[in-house]
Amino acid sequence: MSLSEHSVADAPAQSDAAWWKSAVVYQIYPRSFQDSDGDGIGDLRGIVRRLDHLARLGVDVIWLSPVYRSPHADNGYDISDYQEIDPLFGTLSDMDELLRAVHERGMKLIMDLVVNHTSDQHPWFLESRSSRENPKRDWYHWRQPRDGGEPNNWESFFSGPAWTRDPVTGEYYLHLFAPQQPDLNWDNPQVRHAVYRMMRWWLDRGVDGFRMDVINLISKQPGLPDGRVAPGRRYGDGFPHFSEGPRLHEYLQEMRREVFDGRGALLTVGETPGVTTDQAALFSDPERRELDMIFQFDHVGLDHVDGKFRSRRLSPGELADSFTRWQDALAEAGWNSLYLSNHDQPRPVSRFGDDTRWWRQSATALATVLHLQRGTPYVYQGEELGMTNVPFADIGDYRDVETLNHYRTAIEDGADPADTILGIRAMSRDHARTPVQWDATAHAGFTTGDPWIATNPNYIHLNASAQYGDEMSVFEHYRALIDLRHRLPVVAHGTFARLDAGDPAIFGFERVLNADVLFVVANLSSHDVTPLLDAEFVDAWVGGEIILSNGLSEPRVDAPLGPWEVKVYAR
Ligand code: ISL
Repeated sequence: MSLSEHSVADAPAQSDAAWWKSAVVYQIYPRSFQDSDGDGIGDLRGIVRRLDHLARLGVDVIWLSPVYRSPHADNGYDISDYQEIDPLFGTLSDMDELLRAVHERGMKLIMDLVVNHTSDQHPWFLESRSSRENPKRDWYHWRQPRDGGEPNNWESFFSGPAWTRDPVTGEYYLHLFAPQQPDLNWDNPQVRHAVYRMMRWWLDRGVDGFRMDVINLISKQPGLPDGRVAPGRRYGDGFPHFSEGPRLHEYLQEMRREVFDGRGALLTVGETPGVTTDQAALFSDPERRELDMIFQFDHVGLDHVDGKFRSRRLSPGELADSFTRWQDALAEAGWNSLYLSNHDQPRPVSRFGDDTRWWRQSATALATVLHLQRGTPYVYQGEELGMTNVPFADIGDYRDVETLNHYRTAIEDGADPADTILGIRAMSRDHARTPVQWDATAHAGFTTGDPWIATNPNYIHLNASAQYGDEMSVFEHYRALIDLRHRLPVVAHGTFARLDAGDPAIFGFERVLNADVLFVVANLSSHDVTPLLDAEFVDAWVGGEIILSNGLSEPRVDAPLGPWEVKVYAR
């Protein structure tokens, strides 16, 4: 291969600060990763036991979903003590042990930072609710009733109003998520500095950065104005008023100064639902000193029709078009996080691929077009095995607060139960939360007890131990992709350019870094397609080497592609 390996000298002057451009992050949802004590819930010691899986896969960073003390109204995204580990997951010394074991393997670990809201059991909120005069009253958003009801017309992300009346004082408090997740008032400097102190405490303990939950919601429009009510709707659209508020970027720059300045190789990634490409550049342009990168939501909203629970299959090309828009928009300033799934999303092979006939091919094709874009890829636990959506048939199988609230309010509003379940079966967050499928023993090797949520029955054949060492497996394909990013600077640093291949089902793109060029061509559909490429382009690739593929791989770049076939050429 003429492509230079380790030609770091060719890469754009890469300061240490941008080490994450050639890194791959793996997300662990601790509840469902590995149980060590038989209570049916994953825990920190379980993670330590499985670190060799991650080392084998080759990932650089672990993002740990919340393990802090929590009443678990939203599986840990409702935190009652930021400086304690929930007993379900272990102890602070288990956490220290995990950090040690991660670092020993040359990996890093970032924590989930959930500071748009706390739990309603957090001491800050308990104080705040206790009286109108309490010094912490202003740490949350309290308002008088309006006409005897909610202070404004915003809807919670988890159904129902975004306000709950507290009997202690008769006032309402704001919660953009569940009532057990009251929103902090970031305009109060004491709140911000308490958060920064807590963050420094974790960094001092050895964590390597943070994934910041709904960080674009921390600054709200003063006055909390009503949202516009669409015809036929009960609630107003508060989104324009509670996202991208006027002081958001000021707060992130302050956080950067107060928490991160002067520290070593860290990673910060913001979760920013609804973010536009222009806003994304503001967050992640290094000159602005805010965040390293953000999660955008464009491609995971494409299939929402009327809210997420009325969804549709994408047509060929929609996914590639969305990825291309983001590649182009952040080409000059800013940096993309690349992901197909996380703990809030259905399984990508079921959602975007074909999890029956073309399961292996579609899981590997989707992974390839994701990992070889410009940006930092994130792998969500089980995705590297091609785990699929779970065929739950009954509402009693589901555990997620969003799913259960949606079902309850839909039925109260007169919806047909069977129809409601269909919507949930396509999109519930629980698809991502069934236990990781390690092997073919009981409960997929996840627990010796009863798992908190049922295991997908396909674990018998779809599991990690069946895939290790099998060159054709989804796992080994992910491993190869991660290895490419580490070996070839063009993967991390090259430019991106999409090529028109005559059919929307084909996603073809080139990556270029000096003399090194990659060409990725994928058929993202379940039928055969032949790429139509310029004769000149085809000629230029004669003799190019196929460095990765998932099929029989005809050498010509314009050879017909089978369903979900992908090829990666280098020259
Ligand atoms: O999954 C969603 C509902 O369809 C998203 O809107 C999600 O709620 C949003 O992306 C924010 O997610 C984050 O914050 C939530 C938590 O429930 C999610 O798990 C977390 O990823 C509240 O903390």
